[in-house]
Amino acid sequence: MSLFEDRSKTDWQSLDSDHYLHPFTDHKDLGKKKSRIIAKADGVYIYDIEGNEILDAMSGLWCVNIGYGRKELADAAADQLNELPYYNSFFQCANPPSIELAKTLKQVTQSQFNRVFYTGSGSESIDTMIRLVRRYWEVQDQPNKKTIIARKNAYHGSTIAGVSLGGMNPMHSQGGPLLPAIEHIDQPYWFGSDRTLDHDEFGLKMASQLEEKILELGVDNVAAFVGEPIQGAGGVIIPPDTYWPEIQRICNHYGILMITDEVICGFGRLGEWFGADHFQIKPDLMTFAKGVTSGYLPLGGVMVSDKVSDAIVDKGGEFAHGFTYSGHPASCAVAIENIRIIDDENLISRTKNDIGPYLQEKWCSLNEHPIVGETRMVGLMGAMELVSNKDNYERFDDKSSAGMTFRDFAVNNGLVMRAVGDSIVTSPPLIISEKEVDELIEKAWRCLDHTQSIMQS
Ligand code: PXG
Repeated sequence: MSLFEDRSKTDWQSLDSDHYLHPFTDHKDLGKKKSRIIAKADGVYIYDIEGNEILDAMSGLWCVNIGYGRKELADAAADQLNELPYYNSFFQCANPPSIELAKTLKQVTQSQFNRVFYTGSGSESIDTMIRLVRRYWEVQDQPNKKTIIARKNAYHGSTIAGVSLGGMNPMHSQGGPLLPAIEHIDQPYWFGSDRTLDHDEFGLKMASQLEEKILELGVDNVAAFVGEPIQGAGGVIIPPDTYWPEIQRICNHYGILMITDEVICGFGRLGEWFGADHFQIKPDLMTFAKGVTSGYLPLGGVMVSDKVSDAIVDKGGEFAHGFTYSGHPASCAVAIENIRIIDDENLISRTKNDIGPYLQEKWCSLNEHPIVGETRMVGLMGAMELVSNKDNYERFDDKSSAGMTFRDFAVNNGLVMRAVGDSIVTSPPLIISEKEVDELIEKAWRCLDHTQSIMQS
């Protein structure tokens, strides 16, 4: 039985533009260009309504870590929906999959994490994290410690708290006022700097902005620092090796909480379970979503360290926070199965030692192209910078048209990658094969050729 009619592509497109408001979309533009209707997917490939095959080198939106078409996950959802489709976690209730998943998450996270708070998305995880941070300092009798320091160009979601904590100017300029008590420091973006410092010095310099900001605000007013281990939507900004250890030192020294937003980096993307493991840092809280279910069903959460959860449990009474879908049984069942597959198929060590290095080497070879100024990648998450002059890294005049030219040509020629200005980012499923990596690179090279011919004509 089909839930919807068998319509033509143009029917789908006109219904779509008449009735459906899309995220991050200029609808006047969409009305003219029409949307791409994706109807099926398998492995690393998505298929549009006409059956065109497209290699999805973005894992959907950085989330389909184990690839498409995994029957095990569909079965886990169906079984759970038949057994118990929904029950809430309020008022002293729980359900077996949510408890089982909490135990599983404890096993795959660092030893300070013994408890999880469930949400339905990354943005809700960010809101929850902010409420946990504030509550922690309240029960510590330091209610003035409210300010959270984040980074410019960070992405922490689309709720008003997520937008405020994120550092994206185009988002800040719509729908304010933003949440108070949030401050932003620069991102550790070496390629975007004047490149006079070496990477290590640059990392230390960027981290020192945290210390300066704490001193400027007064340590008694500062609650926490939050950052994506590697900024994703901001353009895969890989910090120098010196950066995170220095951030950790500063947070420890001033006694403020350190939070990693693992919504993209978590669940194997960097060749470790979490970004904090890759950078060998010890956060007090970690927000997650996306890869926890490989995107098959919505689920997010916050891993809460003993330091924070003990304080809130022992001294806090009721934590007045929660969502209808906190601990949704079907989402949790899918997450358990997803984590089992990541583990059983050794997808993390494969990303670290095998397919990750394979893609990294080929990705680096794109650096030989005349319009590429830098390539960078950790695990299976990378970026390349498009430039008009390879010798002095000069950008193209019109800031993002090279990126858009690349991206549009790519998708019309069977490859999905995202353009962040003139950075091209990639984040393919962890199950990608060597042959598929070769296809990705060969297509990317053709996109570079095309972009060069358009931009330099
Ligand atoms: N934190 C981080 C680090 C994210 O990347 C969120 C929070 C919010 O998650 P939800 O589930 O509320 O969307 C994200 C989401 C892009 C793109 O185009 C990135 C995200 C979402 C949509 C688009 O790069 N990241």
